[in-house]
Amino acid sequence: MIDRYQAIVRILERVDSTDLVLSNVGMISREVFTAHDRPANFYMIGSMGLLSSFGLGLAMLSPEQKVYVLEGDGSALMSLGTLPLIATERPANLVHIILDNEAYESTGAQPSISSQVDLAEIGRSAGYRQVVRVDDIESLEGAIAEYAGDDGPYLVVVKSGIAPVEGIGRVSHSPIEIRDRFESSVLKEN
Ligand SMILES: Cc1ncc(C[n+]2csc(CCOP(=O)(O)OP(=O)(O)O)c2C)c(N)n1
Repeated sequence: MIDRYQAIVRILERVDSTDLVLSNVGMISREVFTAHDRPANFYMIGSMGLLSSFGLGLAMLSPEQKVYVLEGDGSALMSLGTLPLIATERPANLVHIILDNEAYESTGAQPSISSQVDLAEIGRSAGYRQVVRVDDIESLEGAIAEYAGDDGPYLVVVKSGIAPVEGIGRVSHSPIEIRDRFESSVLKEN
């Protein structure tokens, strides 16, 4: 089991300055904000389940930028239909990371069904170009380092534990600030 906050720290260490990072509603966004706030981070507010389709659209809009989607298992399960859509559109610049703690941690850690559902297997049958499931931090680092930036869509399922970061703050930017500074980080084609 991987400590999710540590996973987020290690992933963000490997993100280039122009890469776009989208984070899920709830605790994942708070952890990304605390680990490394930057204008090219988009903290999703409110909309559970919609991060992966947002990431797909962005990856298609800006093919020269890597797009990292960091969502939870609950959100991924909520919008499973997006997986075959991503696989079919085949954005080479998309890295879809599911931080799978088998729970809805943000709302009280109620168990999800991902302990019985293999999200990596679903990604494989959906047709992602690369899929990996990691259980330890070294494998996670290797998986992120292996991604060349043009060989996605890449699905990384990170089996992680439930370990809330004590006293973690909320994202302090307003939704409009998040939108505006993120928008100026997107290198649209044309
Ligand atoms: C449509 C919708 N339903 C429910 C919620 C409430 N909600 C916010 S975060 C969350 C849990 C998300 O679970 P998961 O994606 O596994 O991430 P984790 O909380 O474990 O980081 C829930 C139920 C919401 N924001 N939107």
